[in-house]
Formats: sequence, structure tokens, C-alpha cells
Amino acid sequence: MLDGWVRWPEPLAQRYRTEGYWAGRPLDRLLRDRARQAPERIALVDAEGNRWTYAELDLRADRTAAGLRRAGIGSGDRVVVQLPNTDAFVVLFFGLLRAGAVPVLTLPAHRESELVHVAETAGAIALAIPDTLDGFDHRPLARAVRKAVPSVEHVLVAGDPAEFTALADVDAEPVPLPEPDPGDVAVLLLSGGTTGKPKLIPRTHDDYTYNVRASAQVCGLDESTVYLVVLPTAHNFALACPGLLGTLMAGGTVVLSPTPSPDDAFALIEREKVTITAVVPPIALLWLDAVEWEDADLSSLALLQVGGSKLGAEPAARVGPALGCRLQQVFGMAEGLLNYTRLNDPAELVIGTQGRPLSPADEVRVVDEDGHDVAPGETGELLTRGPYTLRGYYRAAEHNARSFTDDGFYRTGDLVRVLPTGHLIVEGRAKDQINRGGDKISAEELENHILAHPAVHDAAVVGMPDATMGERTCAYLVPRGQAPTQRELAAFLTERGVAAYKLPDRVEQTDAFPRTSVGKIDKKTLGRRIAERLRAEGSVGN
Ligand code: OOB
Repeated sequence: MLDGWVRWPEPLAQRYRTEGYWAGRPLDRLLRDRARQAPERIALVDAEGNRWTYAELDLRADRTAAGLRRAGIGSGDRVVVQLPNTDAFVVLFFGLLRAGAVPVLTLPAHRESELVHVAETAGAIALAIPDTLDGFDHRPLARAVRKAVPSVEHVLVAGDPAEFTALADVDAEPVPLPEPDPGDVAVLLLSGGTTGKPKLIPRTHDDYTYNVRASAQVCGLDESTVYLVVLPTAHNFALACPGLLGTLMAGGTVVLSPTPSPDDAFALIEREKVTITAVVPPIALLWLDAVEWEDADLSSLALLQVGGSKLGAEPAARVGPALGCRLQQVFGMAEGLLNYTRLNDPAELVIGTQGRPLSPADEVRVVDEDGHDVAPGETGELLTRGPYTLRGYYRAAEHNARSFTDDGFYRTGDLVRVLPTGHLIVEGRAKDQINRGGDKISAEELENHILAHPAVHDAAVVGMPDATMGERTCAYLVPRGQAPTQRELAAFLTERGVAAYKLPDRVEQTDAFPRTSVGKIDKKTLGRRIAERLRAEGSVGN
């Protein structure tokens, strides 16, 4: 059991239980139930074509849980999981849940800066990594994390463990284990972040199970579903919206793609007769182009979910004709609230909106800068609370005071307007974050890293428009002497252990920043300035 997180107030929790949103069951049950009902069905397929039935997956999870317990990893222990889209992720995820431990999910792209912070904040006792991935050796990274975060006792490695423990050896005869309280935290997800450091999002067994169940229902998943995991499994979208967990809950088959490239993904769609997958807009654009030259048979694909950043209406309209499937827009967040266009929505809503809230119990408000509700249809900041939206980040009291209203609404930082149908259109952002094709970059976090550079006096990070990614990252610098170039700055940040997707795409120099009337850096002006410059250079395609 975990402390340091904010529970729902009891009357509300009571309501979610009596109204059936919270079923009072541990998250791992979704696998156990299916393994009992249909043990011989195929649950999981990897890129190489290895297959695991529900019974096999269930047994591996039990053996891993027993192995974890034997290693001293158990109830309430946090384990940072950084694994690619492989069976090792799925087995360890369920093994941890069954051992009573809490997976803390990080992206394979994260590096020392992110992992140290996450492990420290979580008070993690273990870290799970691949040996190498895409030419990067994760074992030296694990050594650095262990050195910086002494609570990390164990390093579990998928593949060659060097001096650490091989995940394959985390294995023992299954033992009966106590069931977690469904009201407790099942998993900690990483937030996109708007402050200096990423935050951890507690998701309970009850709330996440509901998230998965309701999402599977909205997407019409059943035993015939074949879901392709294209985005990292650690991402809420691919994991639970309805993702790999929703597919297992429905008794379908999960197929793991190592990358989102059309080469890998299209071949798997054809080979496994994939029916549904989820991507971010830049991947959707890439796929729309790739169908022109790839001759794979995609006819099994019935639904393409697109979310993570805004999909333009033009590519949205091309999805159906080009890929021969339905489109579903998903506007979601690891913090909770999910909006989906529905399978029976008319085309204009599917193409022109980001969907409507998943749950009848989702409460949504749209407010102005003073926190007052705007008139219906006007644009304002989206606030939300509900049966699967967090009430506070883990161990972040100070940040929580700003991120939530007194009555528990989460301030999403997204600017939206609501149509009479209840569908939302995302109009922009009130948070200091760059959404680089679905990858979220906290401006403040990146600025803090840049400010450590000896030749930087001051720094301001803003988004700049980009035809493929939606936005890319521009760092405005007030130099001290000779400013670093984009490449020099990227090398410096990489050396500091910053993930590659956060590296600024462009560096601009200035003598001084424009300021708002209260003396803050005027990022709106900087954003306009770089957008104008790109237009003048003719380098923005839209
Ligand atoms: C998903 O989750 P996160 O936690 O990486 O990012 C959440 C933020 C939202 O607050 C919003 O700013 C942006 O990403 N966003 C979108 C969007 N979907 C997410 N902005 C515009 N249009 C969309 N369709 O990104 C996420 C989690 C679950 C499902 C889907 C996406």
C-alpha cells in the first residue's frame, strides 16, 4: 500500500462504487479471468511471431510475481519499468501487480535526467531495463541511476544482465499472494509535465480498470479484436485506451510492433490481420503517405485511433479513403479524462472534433482566466474530475495546490470549446508545454537544463509550428558571450542525460526577452516571432 497520494473524497468514492464505475477488483484480474475462460486463445504475439496463449501469459505472470517476491520485491514497492514493446513488458507488468508492487512506467527514450528524477520521486527499489535498444546500452544508464538513487537496490535486465539480474531469472513456482485493495494505487504513470520536473500520476486498480473497461466498450472490442501496439506500451494511450489492457480484457489478441514505421507496422497488420491500432498524428501522416508505396494488405484494419496531439481536419478526412478503415479521434491524458469520437458519430464530428468524454460521470467545465464558466460554445480552459481522473500527483503537494481547484477539478491546461453534442474541439493550450507530435516537453524543465550551459545567460523555450509534428521546439537564448549552436546545445543536453525528443529543434539568439506587464517572459510574442520567421523562410508547410 502506498501513501503520499490523494484519494477521492469518500462520498464520491462511494458514489463511483454504488453506480458501478468502480468494480472493486484488482487490475490484474482482467488477465486471470480470460485465462480461466479461454486458456488456449492467443493473448500475445511479438514481432518475431512468438505466440503466448492466455494460460501461458497468466502462468508467466504468476511465476514472475513469485520470483519478485523471492527477490524481496513486494507490497507497495515501486519499480521503475523502462521496457520496449516486448513480451517482457507485459509479463513484468502483470507480475508486479500480482506481487503487490507498483510499476512506474517510463518511456524507452528517457535518459539519466528523467530516470533519476522518477526513481527518486517514486522512492523506487528496482529498475527494469532492456540490455540495449536501438544501439543504446541501458546498463550504464542503470548504473548511473543506482549511484544517484540509493533506494534502487535491484536492476532487472531483459537480455544480457551484465552484473545485474536477468529478468528471465525472476522466476519461481507460483505461490498464493495476498490481493491488493482495489482502492489502492496500481500503477504510477508519467505526466507530460509543465513544471521543472515530470510528475507521477497515481492510478488505482478501481479507476484504471474502469478506464480500460469503458474504453474497450466504446471501441467495440471483443474476442475477435487484434490490437497492434505501435506507441510505447508505457504510454497510457497504448496501454489502456483501450490499448493492450483493453484487448486482453476483451479476450482479443495483442500484437507488439517494435516501431511505428510503416515497414514494421504494415507487415504486422497484414500478417496478424490487425483490426485496431492507436497512433499519434505524425505517424498517421506517415502512414497516409506510405500506403502509396507500400503494398501490404491492410484490409483487416477496421479502426485507427489518433490522439496525443491535434489531428488536422484535412488528414483526418484522408484516413478513411486511404487506409480503408474508420477513424477515431482521442483526446486523452495520463491524468485521466478521455474523450473519444464514437463509432456511430457522423463524419463531421469524427473529422472535426476531438471526441466527447468517455464516462457519464466525467464532469467537465470550461473556464476563463478568472475561473468563471464561459458561455456555452466559447473557448476556455478545460477543468475536469471524474471516476478515473487523478485528484493529485504523487508526492507533489505544492504543485497540486496549483493544478487542482479547491473542489478537486484537475486543470488540464488545454483550451477547448464544447459543441452542443458534448464533443470537444481543442483550440490551444494554456500550459507552458510543447506538444511535439504527441511527445510532451515541459518548457520549464528544458529551460532549467539549458540554463546550466556556461554560455547561456537566459533561456525561453517555445513551440514553433511544424507541418508534420504540429509543433517543434525552439530555444530562445540570451547568450553570455558566444551562444551555443543548436548542435552544440543538443550535445550539451544529451551529456546531461536529457531524452532526445526534448532537444531543441532550433536555437535563436536575442539580446533581451520581451516581457509581459508583470515582468514575465512574453512567450506569446516569442512564439509569434519564430512563426513569422519560419513563414518568411518558407519552411512551414501549412
Ligand atoms: C495523451 O496523454 P499525455 O498525458 O501524453 O498528454 C495529455 C495532453 C493533453 O492534456 C493535451 O494537451 C494533449 O496531450 N492531447 C491532445 C490530444 N490528445 C492529447 N491535444 C489535441 N488533440 C488531441 N487529440 O496524449 C493521451 C492519453 C490517452 C489517450 C490519448 C492521448
